[in-house]
Amino acid sequence: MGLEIAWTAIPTILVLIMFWYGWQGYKEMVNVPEDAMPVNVTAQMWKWSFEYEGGKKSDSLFVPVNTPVKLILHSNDVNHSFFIPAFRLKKDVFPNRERIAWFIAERTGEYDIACTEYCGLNHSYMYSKIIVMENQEFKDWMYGMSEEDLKLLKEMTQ
Ligand SMILES: [Cu+2]
Repeated sequence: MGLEIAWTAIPTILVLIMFWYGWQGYKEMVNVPEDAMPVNVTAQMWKWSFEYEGGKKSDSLFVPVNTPVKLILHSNDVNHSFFIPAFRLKKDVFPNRERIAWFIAERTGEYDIACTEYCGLNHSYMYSKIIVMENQEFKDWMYGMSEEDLKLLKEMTQ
């Protein structure tokens, strides 16, 4: 009798402990901070593109350091998978369905973005970069003038 209780109770407690740790991690993963900066991520054969609040677009993902970033991921064609190995962040991306992921980049620098779902001929070339910048640097990039704007301004003032 004592033995049966022991071999039932001890594994149950172990499983509950493992579940608790898993649940904490899961909650953190799905609860996006409300002040997170949203970025629309579009996957298509065979490139990633990013669109920020206000409509600015880029082929690399530019983010400020120590700031929560919310990714809204969708695909224009087939299934892809968004992967930043350095951040241990990975999310499958589907057509006709929106998926959410978030992160806080804690160090400035450049890191790889890859597609980890086989998506056709050039799947293995479907790379991009995430560039983590100081806050001021990011603001300059985000709200500053693009090279095209500067060229236009130069032409107008000549
Ligand atoms: Cu892909």
